[in-house]
Amino acid sequence: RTSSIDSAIPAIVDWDAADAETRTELLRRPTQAVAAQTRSAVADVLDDVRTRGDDALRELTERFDRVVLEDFEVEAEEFAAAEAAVPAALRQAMINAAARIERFHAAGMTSGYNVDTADGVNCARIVRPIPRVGLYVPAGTAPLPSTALMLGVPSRLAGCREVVLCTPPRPDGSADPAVLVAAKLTGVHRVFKLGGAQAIAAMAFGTLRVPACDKLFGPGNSFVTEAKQQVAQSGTVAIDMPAGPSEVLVIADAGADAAFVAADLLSQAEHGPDSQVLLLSEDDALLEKVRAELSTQLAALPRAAIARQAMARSRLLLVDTLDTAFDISNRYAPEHLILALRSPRTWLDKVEVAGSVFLGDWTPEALGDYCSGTNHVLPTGGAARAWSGVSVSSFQNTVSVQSANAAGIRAIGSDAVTMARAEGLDAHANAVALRIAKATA
Ligand code: HSO
Ligand code: ZN
Repeated sequence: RTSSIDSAIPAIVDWDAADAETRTELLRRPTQAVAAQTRSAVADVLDDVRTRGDDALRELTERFDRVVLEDFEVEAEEFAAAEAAVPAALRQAMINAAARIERFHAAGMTSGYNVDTADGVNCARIVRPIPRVGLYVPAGTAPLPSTALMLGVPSRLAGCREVVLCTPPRPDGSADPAVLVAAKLTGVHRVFKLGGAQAIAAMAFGTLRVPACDKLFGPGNSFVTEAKQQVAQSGTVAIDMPAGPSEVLVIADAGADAAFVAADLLSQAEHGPDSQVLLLSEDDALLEKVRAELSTQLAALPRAAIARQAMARSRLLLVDTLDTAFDISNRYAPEHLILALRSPRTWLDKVEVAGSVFLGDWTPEALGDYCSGTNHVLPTGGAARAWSGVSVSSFQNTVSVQSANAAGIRAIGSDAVTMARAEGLDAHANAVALRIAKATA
């Protein structure tokens, strides 16, 4: 039976038998090192857009997207054409998804708070929308209208004053209609047909036609990702998170459905040749069944060529216990973690780090990718150790506010004076001491 399995499907590796070096290798993500060539090509594009604005955008769009555009902004007629072009069922599915995304994200919104820290001293935190935000929606091998929903809904809930979306033009100069419908549904204010590093440059620096944004969001290819990194370093604009290839780690027990598990692994693998796919189980028979399923299902996929490349670098690991599986998962810090276990919720305490968790046989990652309500813009490449997925707070700033009255100065002023003198900052001490004197007079 083994001989009939697609050669791209890796063999099962016994984690317990592996030495430390092998284990490190098994969990190593393909080097994310950006080619020096990519880095300098992106730097050139950023420079060009910064200095020549819309003229540079026109030339770069002609060079990279092979289309001549005088203006990049999507106008009313194109939105109307998109509405007509998108099948009613897709439109309805996006409306349903947007409603659930909104419901989930709205429930997690934080309001400010305030507290008296001393007699006559009140400290508060108020929440404000980031004024101008830029959303990037890729349209490479697969346009992702779902990403427009994942970014558009929370930006609207946050109340951002100007929400700009860039998506690459197609060869005929139009934008993907489903992306436009998704953008309209979520109340995005302006859409520009710009892709790649030039789109990021336009939103970061601003041109005559494209407004400069305070924070940029969204996934993209290696050029987009590198461009976001570079504009963030230049200090003028913030970005949502460091981004990389998408990834999933599945922990499955003997009772898991091999066909379901294989389908979940392949749904991640079809994203791109650099997608990361791991399966951990203590049951050898389940691992073998999944291998066979992977082989069969892979053969039938339209994107088999892409998925095969990802599967060739995937891992099927046999572990001694589920505890070991969770140790491995916490070490790897996956973007997506699927628990194909009998009582998945009882294991949730073991999860230290992960972007998004999917509990049980009936919760495929694809549900979260599209329509359960959670966000699919998540930390990759181990960033889940310290970063979280996009939420409404990603589109907000908090401002702290304090107010003291005379009683407050009397209550806490001497602490400030003492500390200011210790730091040798006499002007600080004076600013407080003057007030203490007047408040106690
Ligand atoms: N799994 C992707 C999101 C996505 N899947 C969009 C389908 N469309 C990264 O989380
Ligand atoms: Zn996906």
